[in-house]
Amino acid sequence: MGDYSELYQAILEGNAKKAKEITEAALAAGADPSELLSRYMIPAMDEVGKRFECQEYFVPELLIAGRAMKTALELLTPRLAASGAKAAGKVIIGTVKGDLHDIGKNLVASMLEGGGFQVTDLGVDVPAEKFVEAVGDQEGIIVAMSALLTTTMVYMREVIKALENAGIRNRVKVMVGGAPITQQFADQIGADGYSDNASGAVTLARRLVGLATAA
Ligand code: B1M
Repeated sequence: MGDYSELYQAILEGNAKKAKEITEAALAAGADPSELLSRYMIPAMDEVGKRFECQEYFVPELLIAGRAMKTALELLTPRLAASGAKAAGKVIIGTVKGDLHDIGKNLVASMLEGGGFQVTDLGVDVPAEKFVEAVGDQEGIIVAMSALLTTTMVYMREVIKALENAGIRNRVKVMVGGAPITQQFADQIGADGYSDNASGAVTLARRLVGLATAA
């Protein structure tokens, strides 16, 4: 694959127009969408995070970099997601209450759709009641939660408690993810599974609904 470090730079600078143009040109030239994501786009967001931590960047820079990332990602997700897999099950996904980060969650949702899952996306800042309500009387659903903040990840436990209190915990599988989440944390809160990336989330979801992992 060619060198698309300009894509990294465009996202880092929050230049959505440039990020879109480079991504379009890269795809037209046959670049691999998952490589664009892993070699340039996610590292750019990591660098944005680092600059924010050392106060070189502030919230406006996070916002515009996030927009540039989303613009480029919209071009990639149809290709990342396209697998033609048969319906595999239902997933209810959301970023938990208090948390507005949705880039990773959206990527996971698109990849799950591509993996054959019927996905209901509850959006961001989702309270426990909304997850419970969305499950309703359905069986065999996966409840998928994302969190990017150490202050909001703890809310995942509240969602699991709410599912228990509603008497529906045994009817659903719970999977969690997001930058601060670990397998240990997932185990502590009683989740059924954890993945640290979007394609791993599809493999995990297939395992949770009892399907073979190779799709
Ligand atoms: Co914020 N932010 N942010 N932010 N932001 C982080 C997360 C931070 C790590 C930056 C830093 O300090 N280095 C830091 C959190 C620190 C902490 O909690 N320890 C932080 C902070 C502090 C904040 C604010 C508090 C800043 C402020 O206002 N003072 C504020 C909080 C707002 C809120 O949510 N209430 C805030 C706001 C924002 C923006 C809104 C400006 C913007 C988000 C835009 C948007 O999402 N629409 C933003 C951004 C862009 C970031 C960084 C720079 C990038 C996040 C991102 O999109 N990554 C981020 C730093 C970083 O992560 N490096 C940062 C790319 C994305 C593809 O990765 O989401 O990790 P990620 O998803 C991955 C995996 O985690 C996994 O798969 C994805 C693909 O591989 N995954 C799952 C995710 N969900 C999954 C679910 C699964 C399975 C896998 O199963 C269900």
